[in-house]
Amino acid sequence: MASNIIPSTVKNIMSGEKGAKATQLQPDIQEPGKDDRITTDYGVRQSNTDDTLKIVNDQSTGPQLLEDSFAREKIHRFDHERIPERVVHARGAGAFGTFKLLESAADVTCAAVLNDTTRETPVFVRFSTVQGSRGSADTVRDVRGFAVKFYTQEGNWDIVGNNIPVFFIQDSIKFPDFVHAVKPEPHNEVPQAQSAHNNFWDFVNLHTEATHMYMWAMSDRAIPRSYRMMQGFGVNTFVLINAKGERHFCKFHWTPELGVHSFVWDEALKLAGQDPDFHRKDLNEAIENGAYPKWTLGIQVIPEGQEHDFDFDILDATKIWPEDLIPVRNIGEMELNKVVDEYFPQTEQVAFCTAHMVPGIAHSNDPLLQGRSFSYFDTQLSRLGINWQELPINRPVCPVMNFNRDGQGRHRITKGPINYYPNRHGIQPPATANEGAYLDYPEKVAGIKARAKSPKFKEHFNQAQLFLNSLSPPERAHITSAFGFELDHCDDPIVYERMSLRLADIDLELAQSVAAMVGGPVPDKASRPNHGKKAPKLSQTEFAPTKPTIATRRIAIIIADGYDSVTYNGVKAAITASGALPFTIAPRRHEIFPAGSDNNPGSGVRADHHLEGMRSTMFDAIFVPGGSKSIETLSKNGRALHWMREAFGHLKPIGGTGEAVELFKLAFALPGISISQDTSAVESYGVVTQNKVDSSGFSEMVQIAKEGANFLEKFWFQISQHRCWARELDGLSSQV
Ligand code: HDD
Repeated sequence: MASNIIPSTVKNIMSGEKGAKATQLQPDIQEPGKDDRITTDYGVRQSNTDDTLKIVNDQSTGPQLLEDSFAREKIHRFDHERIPERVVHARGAGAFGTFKLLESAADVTCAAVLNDTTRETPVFVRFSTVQGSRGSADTVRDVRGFAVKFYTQEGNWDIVGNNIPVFFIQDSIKFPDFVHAVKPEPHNEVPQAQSAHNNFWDFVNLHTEATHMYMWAMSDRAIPRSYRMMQGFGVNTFVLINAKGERHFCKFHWTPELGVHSFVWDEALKLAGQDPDFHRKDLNEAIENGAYPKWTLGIQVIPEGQEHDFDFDILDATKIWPEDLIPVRNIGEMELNKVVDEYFPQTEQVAFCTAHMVPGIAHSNDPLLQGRSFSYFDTQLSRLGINWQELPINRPVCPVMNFNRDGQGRHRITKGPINYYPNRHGIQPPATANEGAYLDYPEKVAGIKARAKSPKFKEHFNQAQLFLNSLSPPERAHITSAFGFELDHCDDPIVYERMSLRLADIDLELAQSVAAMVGGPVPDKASRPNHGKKAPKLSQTEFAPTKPTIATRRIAIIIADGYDSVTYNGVKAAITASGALPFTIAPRRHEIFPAGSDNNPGSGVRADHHLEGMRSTMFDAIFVPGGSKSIETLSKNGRALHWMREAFGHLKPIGGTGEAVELFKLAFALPGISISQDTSAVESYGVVTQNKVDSSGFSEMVQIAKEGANFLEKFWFQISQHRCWARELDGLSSQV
């Protein structure tokens, strides 16, 4: 058949990406266009992909033909699209970025990535939930994975961490038990992505080394507002080795530029249904808007010789290293600046491994870490096959030269007759230290062979108390309610009764409040006294950005026909100028007409969403401009009132001008809240209003100041604080 079709062009995307990893990925990236033609997997162009090859005549359609390899290939490829999902951390979202060293750590490690401040190291980061399957919701109560792959010039280095600095178990041999217990129960596969069930609480009650970790998991850390607003931790204890051959023990910390913020629980629960993709969309939205998320990389180091100076074992992953004892030294910065091109080959096929370490970084004897380094290699075999490190997303940017050969899915072609070492040609010998070889630290080890651990591992409650004591009053209250929720979902009395008593090992007041809520026996005395100590940097409130900001916050502007367009336009422009995102929400997703416009087409603004299509849960703050007709309409709209009340209940900043004050009075008719009618801006429990509008200057950058002179300064300040906790502490939020 003569072809007049334009030749197929599969283009490499050469622009819009930078860095060594991006360059390396380019040959593997296609961007299909209109000039391309559909082909089979063996490259032959197809003329019809809608009809199978069959016998037809004028009256009837006959059987399909076995020779139709086009149809068979299409269905066959579809049948095999899925690979086993990760046994844990199945649901995730990834992005590319860069790591830059701010200060050399050459005094403690010879790792070039932590020595050379002139380098930019490409990274890929995958955030995840732990318990749920790949299709589960983002906002469930769970630990979040925070896995970073550094494509260094010396090979890949992976920090496979979490957003919580400790773990449930001390020895990797317990991991299958722990994961079985937290995952859906085997008889009915219920519940999905939740720890609120008998087996989890049964396991952690009997397995007291989990105590510290479940305190974190019941805290706000387990319901982050955004991946961009959580800390990351390597969790395990690693070893750093410097050029002199000296050894330091090390913990890694990632601290987000935007501060550490969380949802309130009711909001997280609702979002799980209303927008199960909230976190992955949030990550992409920020990067696509150029608001690149950033974290600093910090290290805590303990020189060899001082490892026994603490009342906890520094190799125990259920313990933090308190920052007043071992300060964090911030040495680098990571920025995520590119979304993935295609989810499956990148975010799904990325494969991390704790054993991926570069010279200067090494394993400690942390018994969790040692087992992990077996598990990650092993799991990639069943997910991706033996050549998983050849997949583009996993490939190092430096040369990979060895005699590992063949296996399913082998891509690389290595020329020449030699596939072994030593060989008569001296091909590919091992490297020397000067050539950058990975050298093992000659650690002296003595002891008896036993299935046991050292004595300090056996203390399980001190740091659980330390964590609780260090929280702010709202954070503490949230932990109590979280236990209340979780244990209420356990229907086996053995479980919630034992757990109610167990909490008295941590804190009597906590145990009594929870027991009363969940129907457990209320303990009358603490099973062990609370030592009363606190440690810095355990509360999220200690991570406020150095300069208050509203950057990347999603702000809903609610209007109806007859809205005050001057204020609307001014505030909207000011939101954008401050790096936040305005979304116009109205009763319909069409043009909404301003006051005095006579509904002339083109005089108004098209709403981004309608009040039924979105929910207040998807936004950080709400602004309502005045306009008597608009406010009259919104006051009669049950959904609009629900938006206000729900946002109020979720402690969100709410701003309004002009007649919006009337709407707020209707929505928040609560004893404690006063919304002033006077002409100056007023503030009450995070509700900021200005009755008489002077919108001059609304489109300029706004100074964020609580005591600021104008409406925007005060409203912006409330947004920068994330939530109005006083509303909750004074019991107002629960009244709406
Ligand atoms: Fe793990 C995945 C983090 C203990 C075995 N783990 C996985 C991921 C993260 C963590 C972030 C997802 C990586 C990705 O995005 O692909 N895991 C941790 C942390 C731990 C931890 C911080 C405690 C310090 N893990 C742990 C133990 C074992 C595993 C003790 C086994 C003995 N983890 C796995 C795994 C996974 C995994 C089964 C599933 C998918 C994968 O590895 O690639 O091998």
